[in-house]
Amino acid sequence: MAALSRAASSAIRRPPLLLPSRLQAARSMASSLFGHVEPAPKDPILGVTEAFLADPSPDKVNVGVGAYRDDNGQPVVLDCVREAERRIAGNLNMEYLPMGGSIKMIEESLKLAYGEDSEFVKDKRIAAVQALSGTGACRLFADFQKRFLPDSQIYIPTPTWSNHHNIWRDAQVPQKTFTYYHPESRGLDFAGLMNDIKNAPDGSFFLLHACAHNPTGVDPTEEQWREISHQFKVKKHFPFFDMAYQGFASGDPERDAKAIRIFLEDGHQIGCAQSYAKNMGLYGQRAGCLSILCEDEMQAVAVKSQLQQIARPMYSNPPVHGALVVSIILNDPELKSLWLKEVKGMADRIIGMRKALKENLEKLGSPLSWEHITNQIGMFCYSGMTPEQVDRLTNEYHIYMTRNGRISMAGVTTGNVAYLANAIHDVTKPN
Ligand code: KET
Repeated sequence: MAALSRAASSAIRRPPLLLPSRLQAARSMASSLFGHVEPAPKDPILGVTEAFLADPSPDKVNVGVGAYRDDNGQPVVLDCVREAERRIAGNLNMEYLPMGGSIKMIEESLKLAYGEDSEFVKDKRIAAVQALSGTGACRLFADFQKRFLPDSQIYIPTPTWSNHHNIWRDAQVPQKTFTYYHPESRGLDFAGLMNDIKNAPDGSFFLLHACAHNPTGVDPTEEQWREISHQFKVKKHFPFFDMAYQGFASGDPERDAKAIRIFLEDGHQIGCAQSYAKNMGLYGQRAGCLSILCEDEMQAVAVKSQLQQIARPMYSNPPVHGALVVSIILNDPELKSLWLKEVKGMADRIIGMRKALKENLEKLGSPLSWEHITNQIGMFCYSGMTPEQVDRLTNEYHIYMTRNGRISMAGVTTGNVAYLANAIHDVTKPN
């Protein structure tokens, strides 16, 4: 026994195959290769989840990332998704999808965004590919924009989802911003927005949130969308819609596509990034779709072939499972109506939590106005808290959220809302 363990330990201590001086040389070569690589800054949203997971406190609350939770704070798999998976189980081969992804999933996605009876779908005027969820769809579009309109820029709202800036930066498309939010009224700065649209050079690219604007929870009204669309027409701007929350604004995916439908009625060419992360709860499945409405079928064929060409050297073709789940649900009337019910259920729980948070703050005697909590829509409440106040929430109460004061209402539950309200009241009350 002892001999064996001596042998084992001497095996561990065996000198390295490289002589020390050569090893050192190899090490220093390695460090000179990558020695200049500094750790990347933490992501302002996903970094919050990392910090939350590392906190051992039993009181901790995560209202950082926009990921839906049930009233027990648990992740949710929708019943329609479970049923689709049951149907898939054992029947799926693992073949590659085509470069552009699942044709069925794309067809269903287009009906969802452009309308069940859309003439554009029938006329095959839409170039569309399955994408790696909403992020992948945005990135593919940004790369396409850079490749075919290398001198163009992208106008991005202030504020926006932080990753929009990274996406167009990495695609090397210059960015401009346009006015969106009005901090004093905690609503839309419509006059500022219209001004910026008018003042941008003709034919500019604009990134628009189709519904449930992230992070502000503030959307234009239908009338305002009509005015925006009209002004886009005058200026020949190109609208690119990021639609990551279809169904989360009103509870009805059809109603949430209204902005896009208005632009379509007005005869625009548009681009659209769709994500099934939130509205089907398929976060990690990376199921999404990028579409570009073209002038005619021939142009659509060309554009699609180019989108595929961009995808091929990046990831070759998209993943199969989530796409199959999406197409099964949207293609089966029974599963689709179950899905619509479940989306509405998620939206309603969030609306309920908005009310509860506001009522709790009022009950605590907060002298501040919290009307915006219930006026805003979608997953987020743009609370108006300062980065310093957010830091206090995290350090003193173990409440995790992005430093721009955005509260993911999807993480608020009957169990934590009073605790959250109390902490918010404490860090916001005037001295
Ligand atoms: N667009 C918007 C506006 C958006 O909020 C997200 C995700 C996405 C696209 C991309 O989602 P995907 O999972 O690629 O389909 N937002 C949440 C998660 C994240 O930051 O990745 C969030 O804001 O918390």
